[in-house]
Amino acid sequence: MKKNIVQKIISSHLIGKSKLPLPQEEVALKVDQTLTQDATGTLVYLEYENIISGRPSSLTRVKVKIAVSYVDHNTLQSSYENSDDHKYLQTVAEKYGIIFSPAGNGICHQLHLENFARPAEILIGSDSHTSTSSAVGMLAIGVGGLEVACVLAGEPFYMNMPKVVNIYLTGKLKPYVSAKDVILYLLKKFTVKGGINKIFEYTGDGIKNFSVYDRATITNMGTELGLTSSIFPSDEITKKFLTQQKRKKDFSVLYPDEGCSYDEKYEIDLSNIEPLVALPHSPDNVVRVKEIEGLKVDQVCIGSCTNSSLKDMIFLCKTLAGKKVAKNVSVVVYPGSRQIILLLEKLGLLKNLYEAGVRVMEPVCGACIGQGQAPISSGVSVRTFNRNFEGRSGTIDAKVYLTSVETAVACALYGEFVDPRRLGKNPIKIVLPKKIDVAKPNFIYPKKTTKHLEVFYGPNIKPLPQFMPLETNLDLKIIKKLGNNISTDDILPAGTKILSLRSNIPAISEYIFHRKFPDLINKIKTETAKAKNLCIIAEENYGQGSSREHAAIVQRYHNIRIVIAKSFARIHKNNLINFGIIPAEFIIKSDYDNLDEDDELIIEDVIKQLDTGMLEIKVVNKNLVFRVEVDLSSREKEIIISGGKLNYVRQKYQ
Ligand code: MIC
Ligand code: SF4
Repeated sequence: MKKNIVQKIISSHLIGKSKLPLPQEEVALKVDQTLTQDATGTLVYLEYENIISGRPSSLTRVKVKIAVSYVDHNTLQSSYENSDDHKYLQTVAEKYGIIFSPAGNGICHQLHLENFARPAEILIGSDSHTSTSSAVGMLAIGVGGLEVACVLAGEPFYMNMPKVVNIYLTGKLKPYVSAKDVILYLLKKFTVKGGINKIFEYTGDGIKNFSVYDRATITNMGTELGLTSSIFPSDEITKKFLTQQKRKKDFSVLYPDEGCSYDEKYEIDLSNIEPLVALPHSPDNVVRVKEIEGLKVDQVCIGSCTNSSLKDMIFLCKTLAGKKVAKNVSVVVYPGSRQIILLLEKLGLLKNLYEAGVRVMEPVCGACIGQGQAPISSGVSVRTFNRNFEGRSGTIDAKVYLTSVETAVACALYGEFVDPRRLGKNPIKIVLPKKIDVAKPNFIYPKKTTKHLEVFYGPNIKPLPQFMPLETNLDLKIIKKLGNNISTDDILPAGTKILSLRSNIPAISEYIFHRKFPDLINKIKTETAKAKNLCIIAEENYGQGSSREHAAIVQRYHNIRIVIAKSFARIHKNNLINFGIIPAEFIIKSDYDNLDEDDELIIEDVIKQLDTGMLEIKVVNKNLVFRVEVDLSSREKEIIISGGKLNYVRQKYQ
């Protein structure tokens, strides 16, 4: 059988099956590599320790070829919490055989791409933008933390087989149009829910002009389309990149077979794409930069795992040479890794940033996750990042616009939105160094014997909450009726204060829906004090955005037992299941309109009904009955019945 790239990787990693799965069929896969970052990582390793707690110490080492724990998110150590968590991460990594990347090395996805990503392998990571590494022909997938913990403990990785969509690129990008504009173009075309349960596989002559850095911008932001992953072939360009990173031995060729089939196919002519911008407050709210020319800009932030590569930084430094940023704009840059900073220094380019009046920050997530650089009140912030959800920047009324580095530099120089083609007739020519000849990142590799090592637990680390198995009947109250595209940033915001509580579920649970509905917590507490179970209803794409499983845990912590939505984002649906919350979908979409906050619901014989894939729900106060679909594999059903995946997996090992 002729196979596309995704099918090739899946079929070489299948467990307990040899036939390729059909779309939506559950598959069990062998994983080669995992990654975590600090904001999700503490919980991953607490879960891991919980799962392996009964094992003899000789069997506690992680069960993947490469596991890396990065620190790049919670890097503002304004109190002891983040520092303690980082110490926990370092010691737990040493103990169980995980490579540790301390703060300052760089942003996890940039580092993983440069140092570990390998064609034809599978990577899962507890961060939604893990797909960045798919730029080198690796199948890299962002997942909830518990999925990573289970894989580290030796479990297969389960996923529903996505549809494989071929994005066939032809033609060549025009000057000042870059990979970021390509992904913004796709977001305009497909929207933030257009990619759910799909993988985009990029082919066509058009990709020959994309470096791995360009490809990584596209695979990174495929997450905003809702995709499971996005992937490029592994070709001569990949070889050049791996050689440059001194990893030629990691290269292997990976192309789709000629004449292979895809579930869907789209052809896109790159020469039709213009410089684009995503307007507030959604990455798919895309227009041409030309349409908003003249809009005054207060802040420009360049960096994040989308646009902080060596190529982006060289472009930035060269374009700014001998120039000054506009007086009305605060310009901040976060290079992707320390190695990139060293290279810029070596190439004599770093000074251009300082001389132009740019603030050069550590290579971390920083402003992207609301760790500093909140814009001024009602400010206009132009960011090369991947998300512009309301309030994510830390200033509730700020307006965040997402652009390419080219457009962001133009805005920085002019102090207002301008089409980047105003920077000159021909963009600066970027010559990437043949070899990266600067100090290697400061990875800390685990030792062989670790029995004597002690894990450090600071006072911020609280035990994981225990959740009870599912009851036979559920009495529920609708605590909130929500709209479309509710993000995990809406459910549980980030930002310095809340992020520091990621290892303390009781404390972080106080912040459920904090930014959008600050008073909701009081209502929730009043209801749960009456031992009420709660329900949330929502429209399409509930839980889009980040992979943070905390967003699911805090719902379960407050007795939210079922979420009924018109549709779910992939990772959040999985996280809900992992923590024992039923993700149900309206069968008749107008049933949503008949429901209101405070309605009282009853679901009888839940466990029995789950077997049918449907639930009948009575609305007690309205004398109404409606049905919802609960699309779960038998394994997922067991997880919900057990009260979550930790209970389920522990039972397995007892
Ligand atoms: C994000 O970009 O929202 C994050 C912070 O990287 C999250 C992970 C988290 O919340 O810790 C993600 O994208 O998964
Ligand atoms: Fe970090 Fe932002 Fe990338 Fe998330 S999207 S990993 S916060 S840089």
